[in-house]
Amino acid sequence: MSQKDSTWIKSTCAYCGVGCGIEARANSNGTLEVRGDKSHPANFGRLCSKGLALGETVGIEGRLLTPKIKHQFSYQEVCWEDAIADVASNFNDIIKKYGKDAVAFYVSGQLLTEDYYVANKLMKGFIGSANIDTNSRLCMSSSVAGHKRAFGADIVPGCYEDLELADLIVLTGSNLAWCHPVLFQRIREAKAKRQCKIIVIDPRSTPTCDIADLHLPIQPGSDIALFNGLLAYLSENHAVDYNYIESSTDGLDLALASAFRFGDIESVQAVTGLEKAQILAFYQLFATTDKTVTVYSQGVNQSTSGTNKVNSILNCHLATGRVGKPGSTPFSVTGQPNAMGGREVGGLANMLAAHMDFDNPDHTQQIREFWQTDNLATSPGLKAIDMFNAVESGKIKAIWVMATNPAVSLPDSERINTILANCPYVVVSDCVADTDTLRHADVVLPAQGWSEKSGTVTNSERRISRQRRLLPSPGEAKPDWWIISEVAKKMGFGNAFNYQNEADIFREYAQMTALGQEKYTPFSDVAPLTRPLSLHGLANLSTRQYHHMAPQQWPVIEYNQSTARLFANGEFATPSGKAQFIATDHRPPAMAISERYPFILNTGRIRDQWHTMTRTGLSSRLSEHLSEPYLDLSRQDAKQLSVKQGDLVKVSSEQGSILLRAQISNECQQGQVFAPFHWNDCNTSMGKADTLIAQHRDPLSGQPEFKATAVNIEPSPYTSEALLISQRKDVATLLSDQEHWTNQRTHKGYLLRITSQQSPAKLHHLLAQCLIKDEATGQQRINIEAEPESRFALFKGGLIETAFIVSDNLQSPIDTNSFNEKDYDYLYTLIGRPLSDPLVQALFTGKTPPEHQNGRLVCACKQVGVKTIEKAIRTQSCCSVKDIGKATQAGTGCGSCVSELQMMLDEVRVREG
Ligand SMILES: Nc1nc2c(c(=O)[nH]1)N[C@H]1C(S)=C(S)[C@@H](COP(=O)(O)OP(=O)(O)OC[C@H]3O[C@@H](n4cnc5c(=O)[nH]c(N)nc54)[C@H](O)[C@@H]3O)O[C@H]1N2
Ligand SMILES: Nc1nc2c(c(=O)[nH]1)N[C@H]1C(S)=C(S)[C@@H](COP(=O)(O)OP(=O)(O)OC[C@H]3O[C@@H](n4cnc5c(=O)[nH]c(N)nc54)[C@H](O)[C@@H]3O)O[C@H]1N2
Ligand code: SF4
Ligand SMILES: [Mo]
Repeated sequence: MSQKDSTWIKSTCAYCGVGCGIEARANSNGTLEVRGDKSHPANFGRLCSKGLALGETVGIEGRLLTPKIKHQFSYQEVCWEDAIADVASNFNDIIKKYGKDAVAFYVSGQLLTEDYYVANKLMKGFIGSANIDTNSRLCMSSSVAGHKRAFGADIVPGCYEDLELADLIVLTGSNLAWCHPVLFQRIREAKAKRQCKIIVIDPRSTPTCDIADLHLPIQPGSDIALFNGLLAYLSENHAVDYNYIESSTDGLDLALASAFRFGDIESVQAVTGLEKAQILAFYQLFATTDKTVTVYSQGVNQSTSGTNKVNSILNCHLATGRVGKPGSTPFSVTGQPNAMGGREVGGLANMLAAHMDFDNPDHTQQIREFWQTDNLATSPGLKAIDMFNAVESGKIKAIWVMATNPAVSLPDSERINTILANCPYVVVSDCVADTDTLRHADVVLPAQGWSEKSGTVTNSERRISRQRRLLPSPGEAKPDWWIISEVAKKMGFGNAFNYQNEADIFREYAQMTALGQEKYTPFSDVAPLTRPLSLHGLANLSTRQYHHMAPQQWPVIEYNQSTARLFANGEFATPSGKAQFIATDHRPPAMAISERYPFILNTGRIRDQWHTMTRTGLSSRLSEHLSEPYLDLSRQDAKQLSVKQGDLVKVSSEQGSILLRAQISNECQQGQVFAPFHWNDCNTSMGKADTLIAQHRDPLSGQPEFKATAVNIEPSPYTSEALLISQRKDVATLLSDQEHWTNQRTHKGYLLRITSQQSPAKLHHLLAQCLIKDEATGQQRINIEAEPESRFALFKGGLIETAFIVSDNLQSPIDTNSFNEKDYDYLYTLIGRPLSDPLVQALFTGKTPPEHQNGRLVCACKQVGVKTIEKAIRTQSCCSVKDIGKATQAGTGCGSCVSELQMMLDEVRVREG
């Protein structure tokens, strides 16, 4: 069989918690072809822009290839044996000297279940400390706490099909269109078929609102008031299920007392800022629609009242008996590909593996026997922020960070950088060579990444899918479970970590879920109730069966038998078997709005980037949709601040300040602004949103308040600006501290946008000089120092290696009002072209050939830009998104840009009357 004929291998997407199935095959030229898996129940063949671009992110560029140890100020490559010995001996020494709680692991929902299981087993079972926490603390911990309080276990009762069966879908605190795009597509298609109603609750007007029948732009943090009001309304209007409440729940009276204390419409109006008619429309629809699904995510979880927000939603579903029934359930959608798997194997500091608890002596005894250890941790460890604060105070002296980038993603990130810099011993396992966190590592360990590693992940609907190895791993990269097990063996825990492969680990974990539940006989659609998380049916699977395992939803009582829904019969995992109502009260976010910091900053995600961009940032397609760190603000605020589209603004909070491009739109309400948190010190000089965020967190879950920070905004004028393309990634390192820059991946190289307080002529000289100084002499170059734009190009072997344009005003490439955008997109494609090329000529004449006037990419799949679309709308009279698709192909790939195409259509219509 030739390479070209290699068969399609089934696996799971690397990114979000939808957990889409993919099929991939390696081509003889080393590339990876990826398509949606039509047989996977999460997506039935659909993929979003990020999933479709997976093949573009698996190259060797930027990969971490060998273990390294820091000596003084530089790193030395070492063999695995030395790296592992270093970690094991340093951990052992610190434990011996300062006790077991002086070490910690900070892990991630991007580890596979097998990696996660082994990390947890080592820390809690053998080191004997529970100081292992995960970035899921920042992500899902309020939902975990809310589920446990209401249902007795951390369980999502529903499944994706419910989104297609529902007559009403309430999307709250979720930008599903951009963050769970395939679920959004499934809902959009279902809506077209069955006309279900959709309500979006979000202070921002997001692309998700595109399918909404009603958008409730609530004040940040006011969800509890809204849902308490709903509970009161349901009760007053006898829209509750009395039988269900009686037989299946406890605690309604207290919850209602809270709700009524504050639940009249006027109070709800005052706190949420909504109009009475909007509130009533929502309440009436909820009351009268039996098949209602409420989907919620970070707008709910990432709050100082996150857990109570979750319970205020669950209360309304319990009151109406709508839990785990077809088309009728609350639905917490998870963020990371394996956020769920981590929760299952005890990745959070306050839980044990397999949903067992520290305070249950039966559980702890069973685990001791199962793992054959007498050193099991006896009480919960430190939650993420407390963990880093304990590093700061010196209580923790060694931390091992795996598959997460806390120097970017934790609140008050500058402080986290200082904490890591001062920590006596930092180990980081990652698959890329440079991240903000890696810069603080004493030991750097190269992990296999997506496409190389093999194991399982659990998605938002409890579905366990295999991630399979698709490509050989580069350099010395090893699976995370292997790295952890080798360290464990070297620390002296050999017998417990003698795994041959990932299947060994999975079997052990599946057996663990059955502990104390052996008496449950297999039955088809009713789950065991003490700990519904049971993988009985997978506890003895062969390695061959493991490798061929089809996606299945836990509990799995028999091999290949999925459970789609839980709790439908009204029996819960609490000791009484009844679900609990929880009394909740509205509390405003912890920030202090003042004259000094008058705006509310909301942070979150954009469509085509994943978190700190270590992988999506490698794809030029994904980097062109929104290419710079930006601040979205309302027209009114922009006017008052005298800020124009594309201006730089300084955003400051009590914690620090950053520079962002102003993006003026109708998304945010007056007084509120939004910034994505993806950019970091590796790709911009001053644009890391978490610099601004305080450490305020939910007292129950420990989840930080990422969605509400008091900030100030002021224009940050500059006198010159440059767009620079280069084959080289490190041009930014040649700049002085005086210049502000962002660096973006583009075709064959990088695009830097640089602003400066120097005059255009000075900036031009500065750039030209550092490029020439750094280059071998005798290189061909062209230098045009003209007004208003000066240009420069450096050739290598007759082909463009670096080129730039300097001016006092280059319009923003992220301009959404981009119909006026200047024609710089040809710059993206200049690298590697000879002098004779018409595009290179365009650099010097300043006139772009019309075929290169595409504009900012809107459709990442088909690479269609804003100008091409606008032209089609105007000249080919496109009246619908479908028409645009026919004319330009935009929107005909994954569909993630459909909302934006609709917005463009509307905008042109408004403009042209
Ligand atoms: N493209 C992309 N997709 C992703 C990710 C990514 O990095 N990029 N990350 C994945 C991960 S790990 C996660 S956790 C998920 C997150 O998925 P989401 O939770 O959908 O994403 P966010 O953008 O963080 O925030 C959701 C919305 O909450 C709103 N919000 C803010 N404050 C409030 C409030 O007080 N009340 C309500 N009701 N809403 C509020 C925000 O305006 C925002 O639109 O996305 C996953 N999918
Ligand atoms: N302001 C603000 N901050 C936020 C949020 C927000 O909404 N606003 N959201 C929070 C949420 S919900 C989340 S989930 C976090 C996410 O934040 P992080 O977890 O910090 O973000 P990632 O970029 O996903 O980091 C993953 C790292 O692991 C590496 N990696 C990838 N695969 C592997 C692997 O298999 N093995 C190893 N060892 N390494 C690997 C990647 O290269 C990358 O460096 O951010 C949180 N921070
Ligand atoms: S929705 Fe997109 S990012 Fe999420 S799993 Fe599916 S393809 Fe991947
Ligand atoms: Mo997340």
